Amino acid sequence: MTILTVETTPFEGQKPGTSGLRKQVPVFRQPRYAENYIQSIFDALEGFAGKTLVIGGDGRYHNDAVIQTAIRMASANGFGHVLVGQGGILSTPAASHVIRHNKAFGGLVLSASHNPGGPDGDFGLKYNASNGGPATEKITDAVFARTRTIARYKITDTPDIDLGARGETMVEGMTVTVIDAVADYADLMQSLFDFDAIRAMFKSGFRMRFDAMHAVTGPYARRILEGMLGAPEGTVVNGVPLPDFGGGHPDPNLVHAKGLYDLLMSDDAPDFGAASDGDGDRNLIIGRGQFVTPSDSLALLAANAHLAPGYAGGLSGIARSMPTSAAADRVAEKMGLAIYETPTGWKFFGNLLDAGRVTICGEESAGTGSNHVREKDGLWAVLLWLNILAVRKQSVRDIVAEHWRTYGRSYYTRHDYEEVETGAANKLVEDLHARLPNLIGQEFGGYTVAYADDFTYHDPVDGSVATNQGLRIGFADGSRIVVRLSGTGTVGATLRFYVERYEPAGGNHFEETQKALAPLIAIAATLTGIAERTGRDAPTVIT
Ligand code: VG1
Ligand code: CO
Repeated sequence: MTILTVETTPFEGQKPGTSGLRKQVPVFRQPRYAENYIQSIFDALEGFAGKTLVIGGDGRYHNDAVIQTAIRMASANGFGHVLVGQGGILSTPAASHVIRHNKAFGGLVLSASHNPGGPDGDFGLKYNASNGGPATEKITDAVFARTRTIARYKITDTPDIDLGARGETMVEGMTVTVIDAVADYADLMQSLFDFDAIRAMFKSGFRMRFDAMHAVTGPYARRILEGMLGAPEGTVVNGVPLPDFGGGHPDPNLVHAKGLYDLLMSDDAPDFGAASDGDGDRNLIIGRGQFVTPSDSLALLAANAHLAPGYAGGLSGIARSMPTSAAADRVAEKMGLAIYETPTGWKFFGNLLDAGRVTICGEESAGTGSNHVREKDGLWAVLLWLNILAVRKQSVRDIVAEHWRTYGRSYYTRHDYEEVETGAANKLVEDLHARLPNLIGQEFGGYTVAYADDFTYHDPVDGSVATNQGLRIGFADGSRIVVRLSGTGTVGATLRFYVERYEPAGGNHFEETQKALAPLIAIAATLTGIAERTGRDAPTVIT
């Protein structure tokens, strides 16, 4: 068996500034495509000879083939050890933990997250660094640059290894260990949460449904919820990971997890409903008769985290992505904690977490997490909710209502326009950008623009600056409209509009969200000219 050096040519494909490569499967299956990207990653890294690389994915179509390729290339490039999840499975947060726990050099996570899978779906690949978090912009820029100049890649001609059975195999001079994908992660969860209290709650008749959406969290949720916590069998539904997610879209929002939502709003609703996405880093939380927006969930988890043993000492600070509502800011203010506003994407939380400045982070897109790993973590959020419910012994609905009574409510919605023609989407953003300075001081239907800018982030830890992170139009009463282009779509452009209005404590907190935000949604439509420019009369997804 030998190490081969294969000639290749530079490839176009990765979007600069994104933390991985996400493409449709037919694109990924082109000869040398995955190889080019993996080699570009290795070429952008230094000092990994003899070190450990973690590899795992969300089980989607093409996962197994790329894992075998990645193992051969890791060996040919000089890694000493590969840890790979059994069956090729590792959720994104579990991969983050395995990297940290084993002091690995880094990891390759194979996933296109919430994007659909299957032969015509999407595939993706991202690199995580030794802190377990997404590669920083410095690394992703270097990877991107390498994709433009790459001329060869290295690979062994060794046979596929058996991912189904735990154990060790040698691939040239490198050891491959197939590990239990769930065990270390489950231990970590048990160290953070009061499993006895949660177990007692299930025992007393508490009912829950967890929808794994045929994605990666199935095995994790089954072992932890039904196995360790004694939730009745059947609590986890769609628990077997499938290469095409059963034909569904593993995005835990009110459109793609509508069945769960409808159940929780029905007469027969269990106490608690939750779901996670393709790679297990996002969460959807719904109580009986009460949907919890991710922005509110972040605020609620931060306000109650001390009820869980892992956070009993309090939080050091909170961070939220810019488009996430200011609900968490109000909690931080009351608790005397630092609050940070970062650009969209988990990688921006890494420095704050590593420096100990924040304990809990969250994004409006249903990602919440803490310093236990360096990724957002869907099941972690679900377990923290369960811990809080077990201690407070109130319904989700009562806890949410009480939170609004104390802190006020940030009415919040996101409108997505998917698969918009790229030129039209770019032009919309460009034109609005040009108008921003003139908007300040103008009044629209009773809302006066207090500030309008293109969000720039100054990282307080390493001083790096990230520009062009989304257009913000803030109004005098604290309301806000944000417009940005998605970095994760694979077809055309996805435009996201984020709309928020604050209703202080004592106000009406029980209006229907879209109604409560209608005047601001109308302002966003007028300011952007979305209908005329894109021919769309309604968003593709409202969350
Ligand atoms: C989206 C979300 C963002 C999230 C990112 C990756 O990005 O808005 O909050 O961090 O997906 O999530 P964008 O650029 O499409 O808005 V995941 O579950 O794909 O790691
Ligand atoms: Co995800």
